[in-house]
Amino acid sequence: MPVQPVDLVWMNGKLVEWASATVHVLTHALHYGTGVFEGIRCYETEKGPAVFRLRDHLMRMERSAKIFLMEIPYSVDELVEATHQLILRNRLQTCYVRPIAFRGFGDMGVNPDNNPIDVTIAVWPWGTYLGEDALTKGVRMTVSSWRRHDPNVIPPQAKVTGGYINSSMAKLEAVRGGFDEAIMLNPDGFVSEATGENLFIVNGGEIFTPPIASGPLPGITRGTVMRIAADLGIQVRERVLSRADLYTADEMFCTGTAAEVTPIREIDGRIIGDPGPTTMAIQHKYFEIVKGQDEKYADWLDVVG
Ligand code: PPE
Repeated sequence: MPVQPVDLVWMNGKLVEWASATVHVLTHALHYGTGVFEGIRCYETEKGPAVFRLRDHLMRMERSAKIFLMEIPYSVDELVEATHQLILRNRLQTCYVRPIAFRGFGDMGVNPDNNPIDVTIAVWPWGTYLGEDALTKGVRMTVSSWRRHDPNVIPPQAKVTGGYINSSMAKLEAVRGGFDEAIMLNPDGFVSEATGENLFIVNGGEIFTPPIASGPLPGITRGTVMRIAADLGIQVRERVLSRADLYTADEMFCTGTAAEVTPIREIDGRIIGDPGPTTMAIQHKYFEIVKGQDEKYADWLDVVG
């Protein structure tokens, strides 16, 4: 997905020109994957640009950092403020927000302890993640031959840069095989998530999603959708799912900041069907919420300015 350049990037407390937002080739994270990051979206609302669940994302980044014994040298409040300033100074209404804290240039070698922790935030306009028609028509997925990490190899609940080699391999395999996205099974062979989204199925009027113990990232959108479903009176259960559960679902969708709520219409040649009513009801409510059109969820909006 191409990135449309904007004017400024936030780097270690300063706003710098887009083209100057660069790092040294010996940046530790470039060699060893030692960074933690977030993906956040800002939507246009009547009250101005509003970042969806900004604090929840930044708190997850802190938890990811804690797992890797990394102390981010800025507080959540400081990063909230930096995000606001960056969106305002770039004069954006709608954008994607990418904060990252990573081990920078200093020592070489696997031990990161003497390397500085650099923190940057970039924003840019970003369209539909899984393709033009994904949100209305649904996408085609395949179960990857690559497994999701064992929790004792790379903790899947940490959003760590190095972990994404796993997602990238699965994504490449899927896209080169003619699919939109890959589903990954955990080391026990049960469904964990897609390469950048959580998964949900609808069966007999109920919604099911794999529990965190099955190895998905604890998605912010996953949590949002669980709350939306509950408020719409639809039961959501966390349940261990096998690939056959996916093949036989009445409806299926994936969730993520980038992918939002995207219907899934086919997996490995098994037709799930056109986007179903439950999926579309949830998607509709999700867009109302992020665009500030439902006051009940106003607490989730971080209005900039
Ligand atoms: N699983 C994975 C592996 C993942 O990367 C994401 C976010 C999710 C689940 C959903 O999490 P949440 O955004 O909190 O609902 N993936 C981000 C990055 C995508 C990318 O290509 O980079 C995102 O959606 O922003």
